[in-house]
Amino acid sequence: MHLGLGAFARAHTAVFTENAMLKSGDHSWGIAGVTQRSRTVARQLAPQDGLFTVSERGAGAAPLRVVSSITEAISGTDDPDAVVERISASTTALVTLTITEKGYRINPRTGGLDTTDTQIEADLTGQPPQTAIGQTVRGLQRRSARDAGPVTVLSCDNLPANGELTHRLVQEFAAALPRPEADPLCRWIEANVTFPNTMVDRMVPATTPADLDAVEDELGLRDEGAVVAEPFLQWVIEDHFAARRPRWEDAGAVFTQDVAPWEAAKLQLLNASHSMLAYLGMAAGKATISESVAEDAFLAACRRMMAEEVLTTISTPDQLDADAYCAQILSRFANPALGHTTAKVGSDGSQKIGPRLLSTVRDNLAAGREPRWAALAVAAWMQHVASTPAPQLDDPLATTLHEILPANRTATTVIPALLGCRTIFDEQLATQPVFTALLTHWYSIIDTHGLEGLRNEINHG
Ligand code: CS2
Repeated sequence: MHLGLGAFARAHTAVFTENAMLKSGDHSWGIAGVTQRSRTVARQLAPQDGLFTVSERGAGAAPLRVVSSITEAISGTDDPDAVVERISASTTALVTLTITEKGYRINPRTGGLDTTDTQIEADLTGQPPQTAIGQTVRGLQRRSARDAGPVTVLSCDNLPANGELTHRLVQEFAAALPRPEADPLCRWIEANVTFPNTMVDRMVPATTPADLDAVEDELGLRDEGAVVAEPFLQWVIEDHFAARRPRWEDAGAVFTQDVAPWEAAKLQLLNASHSMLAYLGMAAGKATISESVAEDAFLAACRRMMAEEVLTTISTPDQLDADAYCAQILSRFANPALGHTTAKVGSDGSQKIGPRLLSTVRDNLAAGREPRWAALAVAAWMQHVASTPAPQLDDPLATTLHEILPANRTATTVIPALLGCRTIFDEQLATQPVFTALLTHWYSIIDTHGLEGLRNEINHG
């Protein structure tokens, strides 16, 4: 079962699974994919029996490939019971998730499940579940009733300790059910389900109509479910499975006891720089990440954040050459054929700023250093929020953020207002004078001097 059948899942999880089957000769796997909010992908894939094309872009791109590991595409909105049913089937060994940060319904104050979320509340009442956590728990509940055996729930989203987080959210949902259901279910989950942590990596932009036309020209078939991706792909998985799994290691996945250092490197080096390039790029009118990283000042800001603020505070995996990893990230960003837009990477900033940038800010402050570059990225996000009208702001908190913003938007009014958003910044960080001063400094430069101001400040400051 896969929850969150977006472009990423098709270009990553489905490809790894097919490669594992091809390499290992164990062809017994198939993925039932579930779309969450939008039905589009289920509608696109169902008439083509789940088949879809991966079109790699950039140096080293493989020829077009049609992937066959998705055997079913279900709309979770239209058919939530089918989702519960598949999760509870004894033939299901894995529930994988790519539901994006906002799909988890986290209460940022507690780090646990947001039980005030209206859809979580509705799912708890016993109606057919619409949220991924609700669907997972209801599936596990039916599974326990049927005695269908152990299963692994594998989160593949860019969140720190994604497996532990999912475990907590699942247990909190189960515990919030009426007592007679909750107690046995929580015990069954503890005894039968594991939640390994993972680190996933592949840049997968949203497929455009032009991409579909290009695939059609080359393939000779119209594929509505085609996806575009960079050639690079990586998966690091904690080796803690409750049931059988595809031999993903045969497809190059790395199994380890400790994913945390991989995850920190990925989130705080790659995703943090990606977000920085997205917001700086949008401020400077750059449509794509490759155009943004082509701006020397922005490239320098990424390099300096990585070297001065991230590599000085995280411990990287022993097997990883950190300098080579950073250089590779920047060259992947520069891939001109990918067309990864700054708008897409910059979407859902309220969900991404925390996991990507704020530990770097905190760790540097704790070490007595100024988090100059991470603060630049946060300031650029703030400027993006303040300069984008609410209806155009692609963020689940768009309305909330605009409600707290003042009418007169300058550095000294916007920064305290946004720092007051407790779902993103805790009290301690929001009142930290060094951080506030850095944000004010960078925000003013972006807002009043634009690209020229940024160039001067980054190159000579
Ligand atoms: C990106 C990621 O959209 C975003 O926020 O930073 O999707 C990024 O492309 C992937 O994590 C790369 O593995």
